[in-house]
Amino acid sequence: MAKAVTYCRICEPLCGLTATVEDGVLTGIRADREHPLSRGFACPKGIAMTEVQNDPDRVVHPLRRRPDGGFERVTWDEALGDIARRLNALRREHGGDSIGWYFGNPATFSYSHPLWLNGFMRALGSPHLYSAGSQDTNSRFAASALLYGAPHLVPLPDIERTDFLLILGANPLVSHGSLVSVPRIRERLHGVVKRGGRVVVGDPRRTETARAFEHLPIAPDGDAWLLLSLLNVIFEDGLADIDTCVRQARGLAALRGLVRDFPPERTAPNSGVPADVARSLAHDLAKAPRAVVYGRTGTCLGRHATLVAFLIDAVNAVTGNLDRPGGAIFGESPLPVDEIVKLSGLGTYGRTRSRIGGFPDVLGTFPAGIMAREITTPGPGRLRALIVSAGNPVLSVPGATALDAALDELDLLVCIDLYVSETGRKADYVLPATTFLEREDFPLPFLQNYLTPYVTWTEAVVPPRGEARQEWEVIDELAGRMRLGIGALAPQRLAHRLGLRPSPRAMVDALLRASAHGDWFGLRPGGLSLRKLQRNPHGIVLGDHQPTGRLRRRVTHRDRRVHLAPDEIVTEIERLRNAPPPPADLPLRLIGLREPRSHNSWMHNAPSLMRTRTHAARISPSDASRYGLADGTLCEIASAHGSIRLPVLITDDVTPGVVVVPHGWGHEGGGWRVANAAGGANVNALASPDPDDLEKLAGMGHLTAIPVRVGPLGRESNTGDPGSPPDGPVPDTEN
Ligand SMILES: Nc1nc2c(c(=O)[nH]1)N[C@H]1C(S)=C(S)[C@@H](COP(=O)(O)OP(=O)(O)OC[C@H]3O[C@@H](n4cnc5c(=O)[nH]c(N)nc54)[C@H](O)[C@@H]3O)O[C@H]1N2
Ligand SMILES: Nc1nc2c(c(=O)[nH]1)N[C@H]1C(S)=C(S)[C@@H](COP(=O)(O)OP(=O)(O)OC[C@H]3O[C@@H](n4cnc5c(=O)[nH]c(N)nc54)[C@H](O)[C@@H]3O)O[C@H]1N2
Ligand code: SF4
Ligand SMILES: [Mo]
Repeated sequence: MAKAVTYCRICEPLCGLTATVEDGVLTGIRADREHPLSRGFACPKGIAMTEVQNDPDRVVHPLRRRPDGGFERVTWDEALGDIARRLNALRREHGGDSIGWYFGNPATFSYSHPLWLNGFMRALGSPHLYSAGSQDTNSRFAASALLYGAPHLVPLPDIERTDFLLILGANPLVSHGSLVSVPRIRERLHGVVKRGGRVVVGDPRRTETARAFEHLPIAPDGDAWLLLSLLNVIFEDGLADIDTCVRQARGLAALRGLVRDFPPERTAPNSGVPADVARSLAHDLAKAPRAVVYGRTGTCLGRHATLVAFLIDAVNAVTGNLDRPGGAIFGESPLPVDEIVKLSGLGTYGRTRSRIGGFPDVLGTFPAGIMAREITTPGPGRLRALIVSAGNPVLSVPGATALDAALDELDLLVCIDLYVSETGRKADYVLPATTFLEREDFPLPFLQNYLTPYVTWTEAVVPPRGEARQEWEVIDELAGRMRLGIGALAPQRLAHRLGLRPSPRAMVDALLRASAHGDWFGLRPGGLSLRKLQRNPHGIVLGDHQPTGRLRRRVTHRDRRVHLAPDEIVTEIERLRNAPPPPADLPLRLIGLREPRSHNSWMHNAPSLMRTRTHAARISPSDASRYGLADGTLCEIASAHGSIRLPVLITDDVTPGVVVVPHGWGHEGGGWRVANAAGGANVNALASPDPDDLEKLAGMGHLTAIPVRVGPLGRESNTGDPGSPPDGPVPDTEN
């Protein structure tokens, strides 16, 4: 029996884990007590990775779809040979821009996968790159591009040193924190209160986090209105930190003019926050010695998501809390990320526009919400082949039904995944990926998000099951077979330029050694290198806090200032003001919910997580009686775009006028039997498939505050028994 130290790559705290391995098989996972930040914490999802790792439903050999819809095992050589041939035929006939790639959330947790797929797409010369980002963070990146010139410059809430934390649209007690990596975030949040500070949680639902701290009920999609009113009060009541702001930013007077029309009395009907509450919130925020506003997915999935992200930073800037301890700070990676982003040309916003909808690219990606139309709309640049890696867009993007149908029109669909998902079910090939426990890794994109600067490296803890391969290896081989030319891949170009062997491991070693913390290839003994990280398996803490006071150096606008009133935002405020009211026959607003024992769509096949879980629509007692709904009965939820049926769960945690439905359910994948048996419905069938309904500045899916109506259906429940897999027919996957 061997024990291996590693770290979890399901969500952003990246908790330390220890794995027990017997004869090359994982037998258990525990929290790593010696991890300096997570100190023996891991959640049920991390522990349940043992079940994913050993899942009999996992895909462990390449699979090819048969005409009858079942899958048959093929060799890697057959699969990649045929895929390369078909992609090259498309390239010859229609050009490289007939081929696209969607990468999902787990891709970001691998250091090598995103780099290699970006290189592949560039070598193809295709703009069809899509990701989970347009359902998640792209509004944040777009706002950073407007404010700082650099989309990857994302401020962190300095929870450890703040006196006042306003959280909008995040539930860190369940999500464990996002766009900030803080292991044991619950304790850190309680730490604010213990120091005498406050944590206020603006959310339409009294969430786990709202219950633990102060709840500020807010209307779905009310954030832009609330933030505009906070800025209005801060300016009008003379609470702005003008000196700091003038030093850091330009456009202050213009911003002041922009918010003049938004006193809390006027915004209250849209924000759902009474004027006196908004006024005192503005005063408390501005007068707190150190304060910060932090927003996450609830603020990213509405109709004005980029505007909201922008306004969050504007409040932080105007109160003098940008780039200062206890405020919104800009983390630094031990690697020269700013330079890497610049060199690799990855840090773009609006450099290109999408064929459908004319959306600006965000970090080289277009909104996933347009994929269906890109597939079905004839003309040059039509999307004809799609590779999906570590994603399940059929359950995760807006207009899921339209996408599901559009996938049938593709000439070729390839999924690289652990399972045959709802998306994989439609694929011509499903290629087996390694789990994170089967690959070496480095938290490359998260290093600048750690509040406590930290770095770590892990080796794989078990060999790949069956014939599973790491994504970068698959991409490398596919590129080779397509004769895309090895040096054409961006990371490899970069590696070549640095005089290195182009493997991700060698790249990280070189970057580490050449970094400010590095060993400079021996010139600075004790500095960082891969070897040093390998000798410190619990990782290395690099300091107490992220540095502050360096914003000027990191902003990439030519004037090195934060831009507080760019034209795009002026237009967006106008659009907000003129937004038509939702249809009167859809009086309720649908929002989402994340559950502790779930992770988007992909941990629904782990029996230990599913034992007690069913999918339900949460609704307030007053709406339940108004619409004739009894607890546990089936209701129909209808939007302008579709309808779903779910059991009702009545709870006074939900603000009247709001319906809450978790996403990631409604499984009918080819392979995951526990998930398929769990029942539930795909909530994104209610979201609009129309590109006109995507948010304008980042193409964010409109996935919160969806106008809906609800009505009763009857007494029966549509949930299965999630505890045991059924013995019924399962498509042949010959694992
Ligand atoms: N209505 C609504 N919709 C939402 C959201 C919401 O809040 N509300 N949230 C959005 C957000 S924030 C996100 S991030 C997206 C997620 O959307 P996606 O990323 O499209 O989907 P996931 O459900 O995360 O599915 C991940 C897939 O990757 C596979 N997988 C897991 N690990 C690996 C790996 O290491 N390698 C490979 N190759 N495959 C792997 C899993 O089996 C699964 O099939 O959903 C978005 N959709
Ligand atoms: N257990 C678990 N953890 C996860 C995940 C998971 O699926 N399960 N997913 C991971 C991923 S991919 C991500 S991106 C992060 C997300 O991390 P968070 O954003 O912290 O997660 P959510 O629970 O979706 O929090 C969003 C909150 O926004 C609220 N909300 C909805 N609409 C609005 C609105 O218009 N305004 C405001 N102010 N609030 C609104 C919702 O009620 C919800 O409480 O979580 C990660 N962690
Ligand atoms: S909170 Fe859970 S899922 Fe997230 S990194 Fe930690 S153990 Fe993994
Ligand atoms: Mo996400």
